[in-house]
Amino acid sequence: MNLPPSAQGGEYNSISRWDLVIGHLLYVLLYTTKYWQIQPMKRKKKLLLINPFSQYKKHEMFDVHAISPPLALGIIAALTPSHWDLDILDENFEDFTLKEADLVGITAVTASVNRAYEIAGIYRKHKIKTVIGGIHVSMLPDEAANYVDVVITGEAESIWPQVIDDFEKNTLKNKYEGELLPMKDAPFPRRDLFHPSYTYANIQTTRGCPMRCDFCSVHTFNGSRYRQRPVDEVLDELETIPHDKVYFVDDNIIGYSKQSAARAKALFKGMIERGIQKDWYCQASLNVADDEEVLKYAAESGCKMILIGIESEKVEQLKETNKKLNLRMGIDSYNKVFDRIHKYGISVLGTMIYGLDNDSRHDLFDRSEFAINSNMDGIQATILTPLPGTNLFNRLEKENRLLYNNLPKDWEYYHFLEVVHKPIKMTPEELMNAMWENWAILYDHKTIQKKMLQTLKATKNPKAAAWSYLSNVERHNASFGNKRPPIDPANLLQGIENSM
Ligand code: B12
Ligand code: SF4
Repeated sequence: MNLPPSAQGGEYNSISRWDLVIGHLLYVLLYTTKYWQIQPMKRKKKLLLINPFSQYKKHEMFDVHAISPPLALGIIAALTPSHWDLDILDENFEDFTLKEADLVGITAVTASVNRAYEIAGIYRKHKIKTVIGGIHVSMLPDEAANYVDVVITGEAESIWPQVIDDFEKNTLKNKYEGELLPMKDAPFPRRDLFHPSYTYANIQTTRGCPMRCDFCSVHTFNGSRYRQRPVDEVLDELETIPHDKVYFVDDNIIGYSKQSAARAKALFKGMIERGIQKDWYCQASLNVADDEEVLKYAAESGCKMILIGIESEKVEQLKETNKKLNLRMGIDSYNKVFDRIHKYGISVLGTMIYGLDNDSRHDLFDRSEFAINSNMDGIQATILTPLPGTNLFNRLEKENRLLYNNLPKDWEYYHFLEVVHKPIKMTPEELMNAMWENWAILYDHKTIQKKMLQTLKATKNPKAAAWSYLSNVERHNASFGNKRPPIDPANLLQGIENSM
């Protein structure tokens, strides 16, 4: 039969030999060069980071001043190698949808941990590995291990690269423990991944606290050594922040020593020198006014409000909270400190605790009277809440005084606006009812308006007055939840204008 050469196999055979040689060479080339190893054809692994919201905060969803970007997730993103795809699902703004992921990382505080466990459960059902970190699970890693594949205790910086490496090698462990590293060369959080609706940015410049307040676990979690980031690194990070409002989330931005106060001053001076123009807010202790230069440079660099842990105006109650600095400086120092801060055009947001062991019903009203008549501007009045890892929790548990002890489910009540323990001098119901009455007094429309005018007069700074005013409005709305119509800050302001 006279078949064409190709069909006979002659030509076909000769091309095939060349094909084999070239094919073989290509194969050797591609498999032995780096080019092949970074072939873009391979899909990048995806890390999905989740910021769960506490169910009790649902009504706060519309108050963008009451929520803060998930700094921890921004840091974890910054620590993740670039060959990973990253995404943040932030329940402050987005409804939960099951997003594609190879690994899911969740952050949580006590008030949001139930939601975190719930989300972990959803991903685990889909055979996607889940990892959790943050202060709550660091205090209770065994609890978290029941709901999440991997529990990371402590700070992420020292351990996250290892977690990722283990995941890639398929050798992921169930538990990891982060160390407390010095804060030099801290990664800048990936703020580009945060939801664009946040009205302000946050930044952390120090960690750790040498104090041992009874109700707090920060010293247990971040250590009792006050660790500080180098000023230049903080300034470099501030320069990358596009927002004009910043919240310094440090527990105490000036610390407790002359050296740390000098460092804070250097930071504020550096902001002025570099022309970093931000309106900012921070947390500190009563000693913030010891050195007036600190206040001067804070004000010049844009400080508008300082949160100070006042907690109580009575000595016995302060003793029980182990609030040593307040006891040392004395309750008579409070107004002097507030006045000194006002002199520099900065307002004061004071935190007050209700339901301490020494509190009778009468004491609760005294506390509100003090807060209203004192020179503090914003008032944050919350109910004593025993959080895991605190001395308070251990004590109340031992004394069988935890009201909600179906844990972890009941953690959802531990958000400072609900009575979760048995007080000594009244019943839990009496305390809760007294709280409604006290919140009604503290956040009465007229009281908020009056405070705003007082702050304006004392600080001569409309922005400082606006910040503490907004904080009082936010506290009204948060405390009453959906039990009272929320205050619209603009309407209430209009009321002030009309009365003038
Ligand atoms: C800013 C702040 C807020 C902001 C935003 C908080 C947020 N994003 O969740 C606002 C003002 C909204 C807020 C509200 C509340 N807060 Co708050 N807040 C803080 C503050 C001052 C700083 C938090 C912060 O950004 N730190 C910096 C980041 C980098 O640290 P981090 O979150 O701890 O993350 C590190 C590690 O924990 C770990 N990590 C964290 N998550 C993850 C996840 C993974 C996967 C991994 C691997 C690691 C990891 O690695 C991170 C880097 O090292 C802290 C005090 C503090 N020292 O932390 C209190 C603190 C977190 N708040 C506290 C409380 C009680 C509340 C409220 C209940 C108060 C209230 N009355 O409403 C609410 C609850 C809010 C909620 N989410 O439900 C407590 C929580 C204690 C606890 N056991 O839960 C703290 C510790 C204060 C205290 N003195 O006790 N808060
Ligand atoms: S409440 Fe503030 S001062 Fe007291 S231990 Fe906690 S972080 Fe330190």
